[in-house]
Amino acid sequence: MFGVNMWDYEMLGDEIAQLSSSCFGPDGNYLKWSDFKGAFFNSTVPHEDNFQFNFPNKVVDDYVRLDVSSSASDVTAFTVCMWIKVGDQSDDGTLFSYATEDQDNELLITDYSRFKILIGGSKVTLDGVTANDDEWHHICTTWENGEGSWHFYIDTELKGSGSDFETGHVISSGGIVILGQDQDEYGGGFESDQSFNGKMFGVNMWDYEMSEDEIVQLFSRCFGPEGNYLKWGDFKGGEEGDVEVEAPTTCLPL
Ligand SMILES: [Ca+2]
Ligand SMILES: [Ca+2]
Repeated sequence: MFGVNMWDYEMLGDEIAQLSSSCFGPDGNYLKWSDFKGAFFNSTVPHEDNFQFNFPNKVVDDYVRLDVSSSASDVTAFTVCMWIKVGDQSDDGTLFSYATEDQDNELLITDYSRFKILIGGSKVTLDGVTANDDEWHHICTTWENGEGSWHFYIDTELKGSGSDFETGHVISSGGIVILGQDQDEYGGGFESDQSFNGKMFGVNMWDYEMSEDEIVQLFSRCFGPEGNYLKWGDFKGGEEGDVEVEAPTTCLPL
């Protein structure tokens, strides 16, 4: 839904024709579209999305798989956000692994003891950036291929950014998302020291680069808007091994 407006007078056909000629017409003088923005974030939560995954062990058998349709659009920019609660102090725990048949590290967000982001097989490492203190944290990664610019946020704080990271690269659809393991081959090739051990909630992916302001808004609620490319509810039913579905989520905005 977009562009809800209300005026306190009756419009004539000509005026309505003018409104329909542009997505961004005049604002309503009684209620205007931007008034709805805050209310949107307070909207009630669909019950079926109010769950979290618990990965109780650091083993290769436990993961969540989601296949991305090859009819989905290819990705020239993205925002991936999620909430995690991890007390595991060991290295290389993997949050999000997207592999295509050509590249196992097509999009990888890994290592809550020293974050690493891989796109198209290239890597950036964020020394000293951790999220394994057994509290909930909101993890967001953005990238766009025009300048190759990327940003990494924890709880809305910018922890790393740069440019010229896989400039011009296109992430093709039709691959496999694995939560909780690093794919070293298409849909498999897991290593137990790279397994996720903790709780995960609200994984969403958008096919555009969000601004810091948008990420601040996401962080204000555990249940923000859903990803337009991959949404949290899509992951339900993809769990393997001893991954537990816990409901409701214990996510708490900090
Ligand atoms: Ca690996
Ligand atoms: Ca890999």
